[in-house]
Amino acid sequence: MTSPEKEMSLLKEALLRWSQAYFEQDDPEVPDVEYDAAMRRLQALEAAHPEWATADSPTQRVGSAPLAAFQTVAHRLPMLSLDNAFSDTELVDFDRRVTEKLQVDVVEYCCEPKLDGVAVSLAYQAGQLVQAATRGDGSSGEDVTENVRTIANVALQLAGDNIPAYLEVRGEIVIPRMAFERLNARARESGDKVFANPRNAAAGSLRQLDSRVAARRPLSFTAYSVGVVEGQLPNSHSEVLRSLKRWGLPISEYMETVSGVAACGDYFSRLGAQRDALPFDIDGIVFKVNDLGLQERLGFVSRAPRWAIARKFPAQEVGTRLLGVDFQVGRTGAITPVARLEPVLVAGVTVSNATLHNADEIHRLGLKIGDRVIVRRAGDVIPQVVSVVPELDADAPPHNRESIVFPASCPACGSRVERAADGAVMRCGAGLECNAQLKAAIRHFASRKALDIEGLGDKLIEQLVDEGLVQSLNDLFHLDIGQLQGLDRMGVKSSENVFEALLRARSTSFARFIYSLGIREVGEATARALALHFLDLDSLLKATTEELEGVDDVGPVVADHIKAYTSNPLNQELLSSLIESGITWPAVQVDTGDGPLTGMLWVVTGKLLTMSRDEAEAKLRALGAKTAASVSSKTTTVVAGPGAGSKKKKAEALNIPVVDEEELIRTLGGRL
Ligand code: 5U1
Repeated sequence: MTSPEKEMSLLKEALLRWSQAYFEQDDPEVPDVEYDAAMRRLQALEAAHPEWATADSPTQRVGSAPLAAFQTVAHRLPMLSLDNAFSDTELVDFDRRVTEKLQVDVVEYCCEPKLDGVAVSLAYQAGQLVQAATRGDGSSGEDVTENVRTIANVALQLAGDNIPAYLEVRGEIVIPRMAFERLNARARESGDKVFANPRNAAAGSLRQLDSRVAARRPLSFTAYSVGVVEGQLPNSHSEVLRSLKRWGLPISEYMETVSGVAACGDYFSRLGAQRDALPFDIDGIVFKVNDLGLQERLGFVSRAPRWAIARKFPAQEVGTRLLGVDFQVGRTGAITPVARLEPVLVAGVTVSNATLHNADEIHRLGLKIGDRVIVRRAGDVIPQVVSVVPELDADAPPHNRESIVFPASCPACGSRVERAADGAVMRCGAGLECNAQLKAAIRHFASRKALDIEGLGDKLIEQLVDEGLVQSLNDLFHLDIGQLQGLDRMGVKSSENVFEALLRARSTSFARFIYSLGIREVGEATARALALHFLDLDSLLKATTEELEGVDDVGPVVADHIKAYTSNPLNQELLSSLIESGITWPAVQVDTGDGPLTGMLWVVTGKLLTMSRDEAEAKLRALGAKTAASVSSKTTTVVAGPGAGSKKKKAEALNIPVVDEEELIRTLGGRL
């Protein structure tokens, strides 16, 4: 019989892991009812045994009954704002002002990314979180303590030595990009409120009067300075942040100290190059004079310190005009409205198209052709239209606005378009009979990670399908050089090359073949896991949903997609015809048990500098390791490059070793 103390500890561990899977991986490990039951059981045990209840218990983060309104909190020390520098010259001017006033040649600066979120001040009394307030106007803000208490990475109780008797910690609350995309995707599916950007989502979540709602939002805190301190702190900004970290508060992992303004410029360029790969939106870099004594000598001008500046990046949201809407048919038949825009520079890239997601989104935006719109581009996410804005010149004659009409039939094949049972997506149900879906399927089939058919590019695929030469994936293998030569821009040499590439593509691996079929949700890692598990096509085709769920990386949804594919007679016919056309692969190499990494399961995440993630995984597999796309309790090691987000956090929560690229290279024994 487990003791209540042991049971409480097991429940705490499980609830923490489940909430991370839910928020960060969007991959719930257990149904909500099970999560709620475990939470209630832990609450009951804590009530019966308060001596074993801990301040870091998940029960402390579930939120409480809604408030009638937020109280106003006066900040004992104002929350400052920052001056901005929009060019290198303005940054150099800032440094000149600093060095002249201090009468020194070179100053040490602390550099941190400027997160684009909501600024808050957290008050700790004897190490315990007692209040959290928004910045408001800098002098007073709103009391959001109940909501902030639900944020997983905000310490409710600081731990360690020399914690000040009273400490105000200032920082930013954000929603990481991936979590934001998932939040909005779920909202779009269920018809809930969609947020324009992660900052609005963070602000909206923090202003929930019902903290139980805030508890379900993926908020994350990063500390960047302190306010009132009753106690001793180190005398440099970077050391203050390190103290906060030791006591359990998250600080930026990109924080660095540098000497002189040229090094600040270098840091700005380095982070700028990584901006798209970072897990959260940043709108600039903050440079602060690191020595607190020097900060005091520099002082303030009105509400901004003379010792800090924000060097801004180009905006991620820019205004432009909607010129028209095209409707694209994807590989799965989903019809996506795509905005055609007056080209505009967004965060350094020219954008002329943006996704409008689906018909509901157009309706929600109240969008019409001719409207002025705000476009957002962040990270690797496809640019999006986030809102319609009023005309700049309110007196201008009204614009000719034209309604956007969603097509009733597929723009590619004319089949009826239907709303998918699983949400707001409209689909053409014609499958590979629809030329747009066939073209997308061929593009995927021929792609580098699939059959890698060199020379079979978009233009050629368009012609092959439009001319009726290819009506199924298998027709590719029955093309002759003469047919290829008859096509636009296909000379003798290029036709021979494509013909030879098609010959070569017949010899592949089982994993690539599975991936090339384009089964919904079956990416490379899943295809590899399926190949290793089933070893041959017959076994895969015969597998039941339960057997499929037994494969690493395959959950119930993916298992259903695979079963739907393998039980469709048209697909079975296609697979037989491909095999008849000579597609072969060598027997799947099962773990021989003799590699130095045999028995290990690695996950590679974030950006690597010396190789791509694919290369890293291939090298690890060559040494006997298995690799997977997601972190689970079976993972043995995670390689985390810059920008690693939820996978790294999950590994840390599960106590799985996390190594950097240097360590990876050492493990590979210098095999670069
Ligand atoms: N990283 C960072 N963001 N940020 C915002 N540091 C930082 N410092 C700020 C603000 C408003 O103000 C300082 C003057 C404390």
